[in-house]
Amino acid sequence: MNFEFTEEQLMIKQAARDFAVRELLPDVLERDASSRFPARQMKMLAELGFFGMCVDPKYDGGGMDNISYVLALEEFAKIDASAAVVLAVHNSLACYGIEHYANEEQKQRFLPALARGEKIGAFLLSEPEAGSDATSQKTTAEDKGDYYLINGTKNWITSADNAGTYIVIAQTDREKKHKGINAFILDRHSPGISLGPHEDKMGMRSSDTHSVMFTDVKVPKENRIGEDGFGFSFAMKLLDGGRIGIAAQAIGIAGGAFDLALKYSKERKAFGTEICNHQAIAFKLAEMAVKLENGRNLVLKSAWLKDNGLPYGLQSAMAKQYCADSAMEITTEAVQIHGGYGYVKEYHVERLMREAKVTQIYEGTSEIQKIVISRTILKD
Ligand code: COS
Repeated sequence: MNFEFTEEQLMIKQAARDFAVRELLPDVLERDASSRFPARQMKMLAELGFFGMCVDPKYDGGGMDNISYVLALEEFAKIDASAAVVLAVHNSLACYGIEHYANEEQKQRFLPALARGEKIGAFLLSEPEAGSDATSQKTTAEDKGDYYLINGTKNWITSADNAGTYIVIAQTDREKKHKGINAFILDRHSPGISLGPHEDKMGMRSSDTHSVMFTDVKVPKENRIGEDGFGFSFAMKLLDGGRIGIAAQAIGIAGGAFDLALKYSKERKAFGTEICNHQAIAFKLAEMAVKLENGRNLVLKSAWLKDNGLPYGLQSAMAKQYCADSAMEITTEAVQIHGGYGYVKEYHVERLMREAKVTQIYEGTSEIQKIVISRTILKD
């Protein structure tokens, strides 16, 4: 067993760290306040190769492993979780989904622009009445011979406005239940697509989230991914991997808050000494550090399993649940260690606490992860 990173992995982590400090940190508070998308930074990240990180170089990707990917996501999330979620959905869901499940013609058509970051990818599964219960799709994709007609509404879509390519999940044959669901690759500007207002969210405020409405949107049959009825299984497979990215993001948020709390505790004095010398604070820091180490190890093990072609669904659910719940606890304690200063924006920890919350909700709530974990261990 080798716990050492390669030189390349460390270089990518450092490059992500440097970029986050230099380009994301300076306006992160302003973008959080105004819900402004980091458009300039996304363009730079595309040029640096962070958009097609794990995509095969023959489709213009970086050909990196998943360990490098999660290390980079963690570094971005320490500073700006909104930027990290755009990259996570783009890499783990859009790029991975097309590279591993689309046919060669679809890959040639859609993947290089995504891998080069000229287009951002979005994944459209959730609906107003289908979040955790993902089989209850109400959006329909009616088979019209050589095309499908899509009608319905998707909810909580990350990058809905800034994306260029959508992967849309919809129900073709209701009688077949989840076996009648399909997945399609669509241009975001296809006629009949409209967006709801920008969601005014608690955190991740500079990633754009919208509802997306489909009214008689025509999709050529050649844009369907896989065989007829593959859509639900496709979505579940993608989420198994997507959850590794969200777990990395959660541990990044937690790590960012921990670093700030550690630094503050060594500077702030109370009762005649730095507050880290009080056991009440030192023990909090110790508990936070243990959770961070556990969470990181779960993320890295899931990424390693994926890199080595081994099953990773159980570990990715464990990583997602543990890292998200720990991120909420760690960021809450980071605010507590900062006292009154933790409650104001300029110290960043209140933002990190708001950002942590959604990691317990999106790409499968913590409760859904426990369903996945318990079903798997009961089956084995
Ligand atoms: N990989 C591949 N296929 C999977 C799978 C996985 N990880 N998990 C489930 N499936 C398949 C099952 O094998 C089954 O297909 P068959 O009937 O052909 O065997 C089908 O999907 C339905 O599975 P199941 O009966 O377990 O479905 P349930 O409705 O009980 O729910 C959960 C499954 C709860 C795990 C699923 O709905 C889920 O993950 N929900 C959360 C969705 C989510 O993350 N939403 C947020 C989206 S933000 S992008």
